[in-house]
Amino acid sequence: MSAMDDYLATLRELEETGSAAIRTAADPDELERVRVEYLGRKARLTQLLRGIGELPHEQRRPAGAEANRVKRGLLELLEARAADLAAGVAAAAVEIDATLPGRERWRGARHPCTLVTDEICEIFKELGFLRARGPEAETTWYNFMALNTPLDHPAADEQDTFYLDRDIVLRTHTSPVQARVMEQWPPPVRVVVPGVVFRRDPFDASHAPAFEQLEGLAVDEGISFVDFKASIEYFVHRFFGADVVTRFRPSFFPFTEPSAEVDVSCTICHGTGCSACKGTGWIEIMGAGMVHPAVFDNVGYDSERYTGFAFGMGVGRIAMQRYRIPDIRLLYESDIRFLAQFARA
Ligand code: 2NL
Repeated sequence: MSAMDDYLATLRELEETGSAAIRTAADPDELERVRVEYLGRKARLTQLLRGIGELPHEQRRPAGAEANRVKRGLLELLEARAADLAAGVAAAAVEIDATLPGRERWRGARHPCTLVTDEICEIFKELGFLRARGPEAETTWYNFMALNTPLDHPAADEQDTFYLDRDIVLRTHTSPVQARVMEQWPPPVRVVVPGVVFRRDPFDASHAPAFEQLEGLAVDEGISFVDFKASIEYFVHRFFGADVVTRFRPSFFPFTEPSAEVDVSCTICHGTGCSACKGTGWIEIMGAGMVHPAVFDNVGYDSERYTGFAFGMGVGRIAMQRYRIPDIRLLYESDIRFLAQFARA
């Protein structure tokens, strides 16, 4: 603490204890003792005012102003209490001023992406999914090849990323974690994998070069497209609401076949069309599909025996939906005025 901080802290203490002593003085004699203690020649406040010369030059004026303010305040209170005593007003029973506004407490908050990640993982937990994590720097094998994406495939171009070495990249999705899980555990497997991923993308209102993703994978004997649709719809109803409608649109991913983009009816206009859904009535929330047999072969699963589904979503995009955040950069710029809005009362 600086000398100035010390000085101000002492002033504040004198202001509080002095005010309380004055308000609770029961008779003129006690009030006089309080006056001598707080405002007399030997009082600490008087000494503080005399000691201003010892502060650094540029702090003398503000320190003096504050000390004089406290002194004037105590003198005013003293006069008022003397008048009250003369008029027979009883001493204040308690020194609490119930009319003062409360002191706001500093409250911590969880990041919107963390809130959404936890909420999604909780919902999938109800369906038996465990939460898994894995490395953010990956080999090209786990990030691309094991997932049926040859490096010269156009889908690998779409996920251009940062190379740390010839064979090591910053992962472009969390799928390599699922591949690692499958290598280590025989089916059945159900995992959700949240984590940060990287793309060689511009940083604009809807893209970030590093963002949070959440993928899921379920593998067992006899998992069908019906299980896939039902699980996704269960999630949508739990997360967005029972009245929200789900739509599966055919799509392509190298690691799923068939593949789909999953849309939900716009949670703002309920499907009639608005600016949030660009007039379509639908909001895209994830890509998904039935795991491609080549992926099973690559991780040592029997692709004749096992089937499964997988999905992936951008957590930031979901958080933007949920909290109506207009620009993805707000999630990654650490502006505490923005983040503080997620504190729970
Ligand atoms: C998207 C699409 C997707 C997967 C991720 C996956 C993982 C394994 C096997 C098969 Cl190990 N698939 N993940 C599948 C389909 C889509 O993500 O748009 N993500 C943001």
